[in-house]
Amino acid sequence: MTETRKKVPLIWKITVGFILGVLAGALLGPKVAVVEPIGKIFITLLQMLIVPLVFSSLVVGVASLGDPKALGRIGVKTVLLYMVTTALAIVIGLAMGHLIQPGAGMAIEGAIAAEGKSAPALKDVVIGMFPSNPIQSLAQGHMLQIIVFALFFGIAAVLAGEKGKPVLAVMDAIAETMYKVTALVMAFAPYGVFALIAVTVSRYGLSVMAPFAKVIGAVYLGCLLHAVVVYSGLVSLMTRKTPVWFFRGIQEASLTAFVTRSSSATLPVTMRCSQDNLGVSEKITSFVLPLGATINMDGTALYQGVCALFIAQAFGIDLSLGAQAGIIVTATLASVGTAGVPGAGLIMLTLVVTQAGLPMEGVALLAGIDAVLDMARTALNITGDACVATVVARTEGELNHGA
Ligand code: DAS
Repeated sequence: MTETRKKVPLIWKITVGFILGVLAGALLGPKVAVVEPIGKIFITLLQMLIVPLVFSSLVVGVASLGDPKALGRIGVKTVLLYMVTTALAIVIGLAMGHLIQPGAGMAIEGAIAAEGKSAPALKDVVIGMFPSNPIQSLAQGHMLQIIVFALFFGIAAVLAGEKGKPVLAVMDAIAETMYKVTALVMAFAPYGVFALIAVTVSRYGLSVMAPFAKVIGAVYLGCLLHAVVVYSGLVSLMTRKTPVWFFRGIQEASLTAFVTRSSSATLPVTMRCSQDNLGVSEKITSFVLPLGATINMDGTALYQGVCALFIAQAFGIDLSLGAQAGIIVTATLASVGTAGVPGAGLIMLTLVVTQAGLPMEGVALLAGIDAVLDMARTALNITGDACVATVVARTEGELNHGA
């Protein structure tokens, strides 16, 4: 009689890997560098999935929407929800900066005005979304161009009638296969998570983080507050499910984002959790989540709100209400332009700092602990994507599990 061994849920294995990794990093220190390749391979395997999975599932998703009107309706809802949650995130970030005063008392002298990255002109961002060579866009993983091409290709495949059916059948088969490849890669997750968090903990011990404990606390507390208030509120108000149901359903992706610090690399996991655990249809996940991983970064926006105030306080600069309102606009734009890769938010912080007339030295000050801040903001970024996907699915009658 073959005993049917109960399968241990993957999230438990990942959590054990995470805990053991923290202990190994804290106790063994630099010696854990030996496992760094395992972490790098895990992130690379996740990145391997992105382009074929996103393109094939988006073509199938768009085609199954049927009429372009539905696509327009879903698109407007999605972008609106993304912008509102991002603006709320910045307000929470600024509030945490005022409340905790992370930079107060540092009194750093001799700062000069920032000469940081200039804001990408909105028209350039819009023009840059359209691919001149879709094969190159796919090869380079230019997510916005891939999304635009997939939208056109999916709609055209439907308009092609009988001739388009084989194309959609192939895309559907590729999408299904890529979901299975995602599951294969995720079987490796406990080991990858162990390696990633062990190396991070060994690199960012208490000695490095102590002077910045308040800014780290402000960002982590802000992210928690945003998730508990904004995402719980949206799930409770817009679906018949509880926040616990949502956070439990997305935890695997949130933890993957936390250790990989990459929304893009986590995207296949976010899509898998949203479909398998939250019951969001492929039609919705294939459009809302790739878009979110590219333009929706609530954690990054919140982090920029906190850090702008940290820098102002550290250098003894008073930020007027007007300057703080400017930060809300700039940080929203900056978060749209932030790539879903490790450390991208720090680069975009120079944009926010420049616009607010704050010294660039403040960004350099934060670079040393950026990995620790990036973990929290990336986890919030993808959790926000999944929350909007769940709400949009509910309003479109595309949320299974009777949610
Ligand atoms: N690490 C980025 C991401 O993948 C976010 C950031 O750097 O702010 O979402």
